[in-house]
Amino acid sequence: VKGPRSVPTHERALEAVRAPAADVDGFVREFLRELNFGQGVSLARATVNDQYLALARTVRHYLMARWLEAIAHQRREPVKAVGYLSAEYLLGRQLDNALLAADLEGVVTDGLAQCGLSLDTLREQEEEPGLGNGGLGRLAACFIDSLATLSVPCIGYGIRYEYGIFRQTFVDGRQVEQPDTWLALGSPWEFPHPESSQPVNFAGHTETFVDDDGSERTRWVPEWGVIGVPYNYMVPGYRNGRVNTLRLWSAQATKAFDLSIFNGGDYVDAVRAQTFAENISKVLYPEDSTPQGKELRLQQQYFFVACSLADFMFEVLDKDFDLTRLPERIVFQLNDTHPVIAVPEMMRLLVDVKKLPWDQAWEITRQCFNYTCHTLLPEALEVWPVDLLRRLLPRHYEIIDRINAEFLADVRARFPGDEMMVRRMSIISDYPERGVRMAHLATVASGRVNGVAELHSQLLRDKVLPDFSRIWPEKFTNVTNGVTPRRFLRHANPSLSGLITEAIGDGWVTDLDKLQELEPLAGDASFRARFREVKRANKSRLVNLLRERDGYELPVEPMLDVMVKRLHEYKRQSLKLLHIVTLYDRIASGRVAASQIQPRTFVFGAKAAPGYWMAKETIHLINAVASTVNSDPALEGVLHVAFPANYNVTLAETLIPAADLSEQISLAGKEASGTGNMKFALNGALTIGTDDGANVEIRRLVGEDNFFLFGLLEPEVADLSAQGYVPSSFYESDDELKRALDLIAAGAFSGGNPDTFAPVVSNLLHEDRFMALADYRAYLDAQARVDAAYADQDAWSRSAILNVARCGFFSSDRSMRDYIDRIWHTDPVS
Ligand code: Z57
Repeated sequence: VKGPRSVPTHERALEAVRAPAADVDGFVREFLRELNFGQGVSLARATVNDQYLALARTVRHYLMARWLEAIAHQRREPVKAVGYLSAEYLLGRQLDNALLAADLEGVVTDGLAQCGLSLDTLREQEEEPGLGNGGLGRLAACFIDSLATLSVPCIGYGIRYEYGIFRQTFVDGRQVEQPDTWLALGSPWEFPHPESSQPVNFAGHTETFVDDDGSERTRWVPEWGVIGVPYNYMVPGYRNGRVNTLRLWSAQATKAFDLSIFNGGDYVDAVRAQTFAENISKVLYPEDSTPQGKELRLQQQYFFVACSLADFMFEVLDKDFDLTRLPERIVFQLNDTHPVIAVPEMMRLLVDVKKLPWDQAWEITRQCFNYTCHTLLPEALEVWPVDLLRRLLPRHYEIIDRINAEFLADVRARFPGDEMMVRRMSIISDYPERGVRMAHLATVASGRVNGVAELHSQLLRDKVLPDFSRIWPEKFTNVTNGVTPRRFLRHANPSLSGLITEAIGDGWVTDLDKLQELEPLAGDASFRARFREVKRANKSRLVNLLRERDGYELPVEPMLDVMVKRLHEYKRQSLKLLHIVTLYDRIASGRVAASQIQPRTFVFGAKAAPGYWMAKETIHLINAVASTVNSDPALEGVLHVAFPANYNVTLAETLIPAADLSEQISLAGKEASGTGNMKFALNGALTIGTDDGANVEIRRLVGEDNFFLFGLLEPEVADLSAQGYVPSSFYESDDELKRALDLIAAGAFSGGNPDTFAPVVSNLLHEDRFMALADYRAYLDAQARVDAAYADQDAWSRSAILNVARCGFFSSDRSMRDYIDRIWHTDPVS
């Protein structure tokens, strides 16, 4: 596959890739050239898709010289890079991001107008790459954006899923999943590099043999293999001339595989069998925080990690690079446990392939990895059955077994006689079945282990990995998550961005702490009025989008109360529903007059994992409540519930800037961080939230007067759990709660059918793992405080402006500086 690489002089290389002129004429010339020569159509005959593809390729040209320079620099200079290993990147649309980074929006708008085209139409043509489920994948996308903007060399490694997160539709209020065919109309942002493919093996057995030097060694005799083809994506920094790389791997059948099956004789079966290999990168698993333990998933994990390590160690670095110096050139960040199989893979490369002594290889490996944990839910911690792992990756299992044996010997030496501790800490568990605890493996192998918000890191130390934090206290650290201000403020909220820039200049885009300079303006009545105008404009932008996208007709006036995130019991969409049902009941029963209610529009956005039954029932219930509330004439202009299907990054970009109220109502101690919470606060929504995840830090920074706190604290949750939580006791003792649940149970939202939502009601009444009923009254009280506060629009705007001014900390640029200072110790390049 690999043709020779030409090696021109450095100057010649740059000359060859000079960018087109960044003025209107230069752009139009390049755009028409792309349309004619790239797409093969004339402007007169071009479809919108032709126009979009040509535009995307034209924009790429402006970034190309910098990208090639960054790649050359990586190979040329002995700098240390970050290798971000993540099974998910929830990127969102690329065109606007690239235009923003390259400062081309003005030129492109004018140039397209000269061609009789509009940028607004073309940007709508892009299918967002949804190669992630939710927070974890979106965080990875924010981090690589920030690293590029900080000029820190980083290669993001992941999987090029042919189908990203499913497209959600509703049929009779129930979620129905459609495949996400994001590649169907062409994908102009990717660059396939088949010449840099990597072989990846699976299964088979291991053998010991005596090497030439007389030493006993092990080799892996695999049974089958695939090829990983890399697809590169540009990751442009914000107007700094830096372009990093995101390298996503796609699985292909090998030639050898083809031959062996074709020789079997049945040509048609053989061609069909090829798709077996290609299945590995076919589809993103749609479970968020609940791993499925499927063999194909483990294949995906090993597939991308094996490709990535080999790529960095043998392609980016020279084949003969002195690997004892590897930690000077790379630091791999393990984004949750999904890529942790990289640890035994690196040991295999160093020991079996490069023939380093085990101890030396372990020393190198330990310096190359760090691990971020993103959860507190025990069911989210991956444990691979030993039988499965050993069958699929026999050599890796042996290596894990030896790492574990040496680790446990160490534990026994430190705590003689404490076999309970040894059992608790073992990488390999015995119960309920023999399994490899990937979080333990990651912790043993990593230099640093971090949680994603202060509270989460504390609970990680105290509750998830307490034994590990006792023996290695210095290993544990916190890095609070962040979000990129480019996409989630500058791009998503141009009106607010304009207002901010007018007030304090545009330095905030790369130095978000500058937002502090807005603080005095919170006291300025005319600024507050302009801030309200911006919010209003953003609401009408949302109303227009939902009209076009979903045929919804939303009112612009009411408070906009938004809960958007994956559907999960711990996030408690059901608590939000109990609030809405109670408001509905108060009016329907005549206890409260409609005129006494602060008008509100509730917006939900949430995908449920297709196999998560309770989550899907909850979606059905949200839609049922929405249709009842929205069709009740008594509630018109008072309460409205909207649940647009298929919440994704693109919808978030219009929804978040329009919100007045941000719902962050997980049970305390369950949401590791949250990042939606940060996006809302940064865009001037006030938060109603529990003392959970990064809410704690948001509240501390924006001030308790500008945040609606409610609910049990984490230690209270632990106490209540220990006492034995009885949800029905809350039902019995709170009349409004009882009425709300009874209404649902009686079929008030299911055409009188009591069976429809019986499981949801029964789950809340008898299980309620996440204590929605315990927090119900506190939540309703907090919502009453929200109503009262919203009635004073001037005071509300003051709080909202203070939220914006005080949220600079939540820039992912700051998160990246923290990783650099506490974990990676990498330098920016000039
Ligand atoms: C995921 O999106 C998160 C954690 C996981 O273990 C998996 Br799997 C997927 C989320 C957390 O739930 C959020 O609280 C957090 O903000 C986000 O990861 C980024 O750290």
